[in-house]
Amino acid sequence: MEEKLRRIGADALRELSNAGTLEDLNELRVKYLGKKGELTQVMRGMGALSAEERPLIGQIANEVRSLIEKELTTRTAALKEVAREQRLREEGIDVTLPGSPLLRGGKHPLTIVTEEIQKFFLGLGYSIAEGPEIETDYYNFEALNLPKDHPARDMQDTFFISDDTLLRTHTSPVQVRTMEKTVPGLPVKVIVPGKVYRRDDDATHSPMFNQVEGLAIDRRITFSDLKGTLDLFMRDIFGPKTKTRFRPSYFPFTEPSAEVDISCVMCGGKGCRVCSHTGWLEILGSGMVHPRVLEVSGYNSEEVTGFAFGLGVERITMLKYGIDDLRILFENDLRFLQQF
Ligand code: 2NL
Repeated sequence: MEEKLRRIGADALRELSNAGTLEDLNELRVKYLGKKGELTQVMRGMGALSAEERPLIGQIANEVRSLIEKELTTRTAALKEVAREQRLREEGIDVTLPGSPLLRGGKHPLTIVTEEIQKFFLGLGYSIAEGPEIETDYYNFEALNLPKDHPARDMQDTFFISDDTLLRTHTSPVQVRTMEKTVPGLPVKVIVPGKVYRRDDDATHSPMFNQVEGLAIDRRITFSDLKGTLDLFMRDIFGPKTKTRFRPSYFPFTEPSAEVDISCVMCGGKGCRVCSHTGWLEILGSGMVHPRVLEVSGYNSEEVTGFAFGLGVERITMLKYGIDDLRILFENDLRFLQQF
């Protein structure tokens, strides 16, 4: 019986090494290891053996079986690899070719500038606040000293959703909400970035644009705090040589109000096309918070004062990078975006 087992093993290994296809291998598996296979048959006959012979023959049978199984596995893997290589050749796939490159994303210039502004003010101890783009008439106008019949409402042609709801025309409603939450009377230092909406559409105005507003309220905040803060801010964004100029202006929510100009980023103040030969560029609006705005949101205007300012991120970005048409910021043209 031992001899028979060894012969089956030798036959099987020889036939396996000659097998050329996966089908051949499967046939051999059935032939030797299957229910009616040769090895299986012999192992069934072991019942007739004596008790002394059985362990030895059993051991040999197991050895032969595992030898055949091991060879089957090896040959199957080898033939599968041959088949795979042939398929790749037929399909013309070369797995050693480099893959198509993944383009790396980058930040939009408006995001770069917004983050730079936020970083500057975080350094001065300000917090960053955000709020809803759909607002009520109260937060967008009424609380900011712009009653229903106020002519200054025309300064910002508004997208109304209903009589009382609208797309915010500035981010000031978020400062109003911040003041409401901060009473009674604690200081506020907050920066509010976000999208705002006005009925405007030309080379320098888009119906949606990004604004950053700032608000500082505390005891004894003065106009010199406003000047110092914005002067430092402008030098941070446009470089240390930048000069600022404060001109009287009007906003319904500040008194007094000031427009802030910087020395021209192109010519440094000598006069050029960009600054219409004035040497100055209009950059942001600012002022001391109107006492009525403080009172409406629960502050005692006899105890605290504050300053506020607002700027358009698109305008700052265009001046900083020398972009001459606002619309290119919204077209998502990679030839433009990849330059940042
Ligand atoms: C501009 C001018 C400005 C403000 C915004 C403000 C907000 C509160 C109270 C008082 Cl809650 N003022 N914001 C003040 C002055 C100017 O924006 O030209 N923006 C693009």
